[in-house]
Amino acid sequence: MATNSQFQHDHPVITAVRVRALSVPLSTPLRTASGVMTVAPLLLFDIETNANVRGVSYIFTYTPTVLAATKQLAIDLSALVVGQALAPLTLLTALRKRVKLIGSYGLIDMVLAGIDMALWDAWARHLRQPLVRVLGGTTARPINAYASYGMDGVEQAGRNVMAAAEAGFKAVKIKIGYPTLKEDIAAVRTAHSASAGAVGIMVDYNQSLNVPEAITRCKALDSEGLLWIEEPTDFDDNAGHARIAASIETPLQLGENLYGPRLIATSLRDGASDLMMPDLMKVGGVSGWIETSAICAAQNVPVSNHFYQEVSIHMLAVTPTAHFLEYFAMADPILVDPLRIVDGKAYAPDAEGNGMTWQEKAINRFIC
Ligand code: SMN
Ligand code: MG
Repeated sequence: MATNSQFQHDHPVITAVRVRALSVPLSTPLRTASGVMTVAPLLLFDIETNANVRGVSYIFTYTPTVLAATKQLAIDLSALVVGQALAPLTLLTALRKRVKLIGSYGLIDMVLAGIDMALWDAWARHLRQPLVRVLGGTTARPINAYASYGMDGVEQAGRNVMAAAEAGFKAVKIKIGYPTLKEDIAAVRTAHSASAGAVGIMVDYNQSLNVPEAITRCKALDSEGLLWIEEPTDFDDNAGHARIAASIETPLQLGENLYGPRLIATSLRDGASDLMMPDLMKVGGVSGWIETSAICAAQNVPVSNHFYQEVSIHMLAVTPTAHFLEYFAMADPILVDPLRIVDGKAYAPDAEGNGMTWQEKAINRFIC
């Protein structure tokens, strides 16, 4: 172990950051009303320190088209933390100052979040505690999980719900936005009947509707007993979403595309959504989630996650208004011990840091 003299202010020092780009196959193509994904383009961060601990994280770049550019951006921005004391909040504050003039929404924010998540992982591992415990929570808090599926057709929606119910999930999200409202309603009713109403159903439009069409379709779905309707129109159309929210009783869900806590706060201020589901990559990593959690708790807004279930479970366990964990196991093929769901609930793992350990052999197969 390094002696104190090698630490800066009792913090280990970051000695290197490794960035790897992967193309991880998805078990089935992920169809949304706004596009189809067949692989998960991932960027892996490994932050080494002089305290014999390493922090790890991954981010999802949605399309392989930006993977190489994002990798280079990650290499260049990560270089700025080498030689610095391992203090996540301090480092991210400094990094955000460095990108103030260019503005960070987009790829820069995505990379900063990957660095942030790996820094927090390294810090928790240095303290030899699970991340949830470093943040003041426990691994005992159960978080309700939902199985997240794509836009797989009306009949498959029923089969997806049956599979999820057999796996113990008490809620399932299906994606809709079919060519006709009739198909949307058929998918919802097939999903409900597949579990005889024993499983809660959420739907996700993935920003596919204009506001008038969204109002028409959401009003028609309002009596279908949905847990929420997600992103009916453009993620950043707060006025449009506010009009849709005002026209229905079913809760509206937003958040996965909002960069940083401030856009979360602005969306809520504008009445755009009843619920929030921050995406750790877009909201600013662990540091961004901490601020978002406080904003939502102050307004009693239920909080779920988007993706990144391995780190999100720690964050939800310390989120006062935690609602649901989205279960979408995109990184499972490269993890030694993927997150498990027990009787429809998830728990932060009792392992150091975020609990993720890479399967290096699998990574080598998917490196690109
Ligand atoms: C989603 C978005 C992008 C890719 C896959 C899934 C979806 C979700 O919006 O909520 O998971
Ligand atoms: Mg969504």
